Amino acid sequence: MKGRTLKVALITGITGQDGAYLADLLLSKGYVVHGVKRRSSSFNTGRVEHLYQDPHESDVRFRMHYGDLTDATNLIRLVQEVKPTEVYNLAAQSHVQVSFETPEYTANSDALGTLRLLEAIRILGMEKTTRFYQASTSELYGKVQEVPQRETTPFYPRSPYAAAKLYAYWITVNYREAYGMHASNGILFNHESPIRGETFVTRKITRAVAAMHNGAQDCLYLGNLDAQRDWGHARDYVEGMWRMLQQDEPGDYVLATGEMHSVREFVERAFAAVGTSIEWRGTGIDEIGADSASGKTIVKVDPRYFRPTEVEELLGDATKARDVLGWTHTTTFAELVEDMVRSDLDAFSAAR
Ligand code: NDP
Ligand code: GDR
Repeated sequence: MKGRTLKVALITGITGQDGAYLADLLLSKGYVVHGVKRRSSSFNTGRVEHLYQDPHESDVRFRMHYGDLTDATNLIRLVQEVKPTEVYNLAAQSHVQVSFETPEYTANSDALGTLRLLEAIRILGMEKTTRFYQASTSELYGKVQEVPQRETTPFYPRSPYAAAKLYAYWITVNYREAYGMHASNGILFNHESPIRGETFVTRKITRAVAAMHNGAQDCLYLGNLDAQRDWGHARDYVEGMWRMLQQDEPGDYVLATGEMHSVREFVERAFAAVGTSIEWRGTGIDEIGADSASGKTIVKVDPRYFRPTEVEELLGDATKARDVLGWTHTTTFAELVEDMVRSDLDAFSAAR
């Protein structure tokens, strides 16, 4: 590394979907990567297991540290120890429906957690040397004011999660303006992958398709089938995060595919990947999806998955990211669904 500045990244949320893809990307670019993981009574590092390096070896470029966004002293110590040149704040209670059950915790980790991390950098006098990425979200647009949504579209959060992320968005902008920090918000639309959390709708569907194809599940219960999302692949989106921090100037960027599909369409495509076609019958809470070959009900609406306030549709315009960052998505909706179904089928076979 002689003659070059060593890039050191600190990633919060390393054990999540995006943390794993981002760690892969940064290691491939020669970074030293430090990840923050939470203490858990069960194994929670499965997504980054392949990156593990024995800390006793020399030239270790991947390390994990215990920490939590609700613990300010821990964050200060970690930033002091690691001295990151780039911080990616990906940690969050990231499930929208769960945020209605745990609103205070969600605010503590997602809103105040972001503040704690920014403050850790500032307290240590690193605000001019450490670049900061905040995992902002299309959920900020919530009750949509403009279609498609871009960086200038007004926000209207519709959940405790989105309200907490709204604070995190603005405190990131404020630290940029108040202290001259290179702090950027990535306003990312939904992005999925074979390692997406199992309770998000896409992965819930692809896992169910694999299980049903193998005779291990009878029916898939879902909430709002009409909700529409702009779904991309996580691998593409972490590339965008990295590009934001390589710019001379910080800024806020939408990352999206510019295509919108309904949950119902995702279900149709996922079942089609295993040769099952669906016939929809009924409406609202009485809607069912039947296997058009056997007539058997394979999808049912369960109001338990409805949200007190729903985000009906999201469609992003990533023109700024394309023009400034040279970023664009590379995986199509059809490829994404196939990738996820294939992976869940493989996992199912391997477990048998
Ligand atoms: P995941 O839910 O897969 O991962 C979240 C990560 O945060 C996990 O590593 C989790 O740890 C960790 N975490 C949760 N609470 C805390 C806490 N209090 N302290 C420390 N770590 C914590 O999310 P994704 O990877 O999908 O998303 C990454 C970020 O991007 C999140 O902030 C999310 O809100 C945001 N986002 C995601 C989008 C998407 O479509 N995926 C779109 C837009 C924004 P553990 O594994 O122990 O639970
Ligand atoms: P979202 O993702 O809320 O957009 O947040 P999720 O996959 O949970 O929901 C997408 C849409 O599908 C509808 N839906 C269901 N959702 C779940 N989870 N389970 C179901 O059974 C079900 N049936 C229908 C939902 O109502 C919703 O409309 C994700 C998270 O990754 C956030 O962290 C991130 O900020 C946003 O994407 C962008």
